[in-house]
Amino acid sequence: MNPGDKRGALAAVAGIVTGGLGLAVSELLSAVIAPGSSTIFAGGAAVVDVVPPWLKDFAVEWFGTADKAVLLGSMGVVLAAGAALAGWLERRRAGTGVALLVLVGLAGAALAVTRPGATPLWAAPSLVGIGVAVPVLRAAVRALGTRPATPPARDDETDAAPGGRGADESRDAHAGSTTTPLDGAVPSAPSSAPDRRRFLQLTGLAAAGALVALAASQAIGAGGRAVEAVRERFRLPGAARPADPVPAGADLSVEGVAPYVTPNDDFYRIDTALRVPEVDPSDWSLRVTGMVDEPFEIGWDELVALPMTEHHVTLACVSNAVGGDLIGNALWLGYPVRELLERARPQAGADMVLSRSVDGFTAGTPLEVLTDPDRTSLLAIGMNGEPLPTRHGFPARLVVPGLYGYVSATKWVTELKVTTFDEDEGYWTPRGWSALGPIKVQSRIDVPRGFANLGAGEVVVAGVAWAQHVGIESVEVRADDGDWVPAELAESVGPDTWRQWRAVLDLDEGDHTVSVRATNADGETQTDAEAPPAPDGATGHHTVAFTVS
Ligand SMILES: Nc1nc2c(c(=O)[nH]1)N[C@H]1C(S)=C(S)[C@@H](COP(=O)(O)O)O[C@H]1N2
Ligand SMILES: [Mo]
Repeated sequence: MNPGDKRGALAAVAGIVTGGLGLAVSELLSAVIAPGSSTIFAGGAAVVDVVPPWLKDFAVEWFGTADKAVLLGSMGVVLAAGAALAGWLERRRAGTGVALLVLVGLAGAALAVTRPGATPLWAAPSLVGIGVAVPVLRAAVRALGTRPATPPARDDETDAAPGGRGADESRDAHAGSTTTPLDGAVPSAPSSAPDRRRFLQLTGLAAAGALVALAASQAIGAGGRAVEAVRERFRLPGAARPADPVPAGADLSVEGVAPYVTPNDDFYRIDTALRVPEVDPSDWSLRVTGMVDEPFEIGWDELVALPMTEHHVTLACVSNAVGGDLIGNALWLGYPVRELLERARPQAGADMVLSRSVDGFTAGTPLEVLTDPDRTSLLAIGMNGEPLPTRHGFPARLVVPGLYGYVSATKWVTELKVTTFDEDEGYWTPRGWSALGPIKVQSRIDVPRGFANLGAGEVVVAGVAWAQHVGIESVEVRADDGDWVPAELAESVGPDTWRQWRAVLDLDEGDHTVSVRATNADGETQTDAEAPPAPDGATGHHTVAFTVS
């Protein structure tokens, strides 16, 4: 490696360290101002918003709930590469690397102030971060020794030439044997000598500063813990209308099958939030607005004093692939959305409720679904006997039986706008998903697991089936290319939740596949036609292959 390459590499390192410092300062400030105002999260949220549906599907399918970590990791790689480039550029030509950093900072600031709920102050983390990073990068690169001043015209030539080396080589040749051939320097030109100590001090200090800023931002991030503490202190009110009791027979107790009620810690989580919104109930309110005669706003204390309804509902994500696990069942406690809407008195012509989260997510739900007296749609505050976990929408979210989450289950909800499908659309609709999202009848095999090796004898096949708000009528299984045979169904708790099923098959030694299909209470049998999740939910039979020996 010649000295020029080496110092180019050192400049790139300086870029990474100072870029890291800038981002860490931004994290620190955002911990004070608002979590969403950091450069990384404003940028990441913008990426999430522009990601095409196929890429989102791909991310969910491959990384599941780790898709956010993957996104942040990829952003880290891109930012580090950009920062390295900035350092390298800055050394080649003073001002260019700095310009790149400033550009990233300005972009971060612009993205932050345009986040939902942002104030102009949200620009500060990115701007201050850049304000700190820029002088450090300049000083560090200067400590590497400036490139000799060459006439600007020549420098431009060198940069512009596709095979720009030629110019350098000719300069080298021209320079002849000189005493300080710093990466092909013209010796007669004024240049500063490298100052290794100063470079190490600067980059060392910058790295240490970045770590301190990060540690401090973590400590301050305790804001989230403060909300968690409020949540833990909160005592859920009792239910004025309790849920129907769950009969013992609702759970067949087959090992490996999803339990009837999904524990909160195992409940799938899907949302666009890179950071879980931390909403203090004392700052929370829900506004009912739009095409209503009596718009109103309801605060936390008023809400929790209302008579609460309890209801089991199985929530499902439209992105769930056949056989997937983006589905869970919980006992929700909340106030009926129907009664909130009645109080606001929707006007004629309205056909949709656009619910909005603190983080800007929206869902469009048919008004008639929410006002249906036979459907228990809740503004939920409790999940399985606890206040909503923060990641599941604390302090309040919507739960609507029968619709996929993306068109109904808004977490951290703060507004219900009565409107029309002509006028408004939910977050996912312009991104390639259907405006309407009724849940399709589906079933899943939980045991045996795919590619299991089972002992000879009777084989227990079991799983869950769902057709929320319609209900499951029957489930059938089929081994290999045999006939469909009925499975035993767990006792029904109601049409709004999934049902376990179980079948015992007598199978010979060898390789087998088993498929499942469900029929809903309207007599509609699950299609075997395979469809991907987009635009309105996957179809097809879940099939599992295994060996009996
Ligand atoms: N604020 C907000 N609410 C949201 C979403 C979101 O991205 N942001 N995603 C929806 C989707 S797509 C689903 S499937 C459900 C998932 O709810 P859960 O994470 O509690 O399982 O939340 C819904 N509510
Ligand atoms: Mo979803």
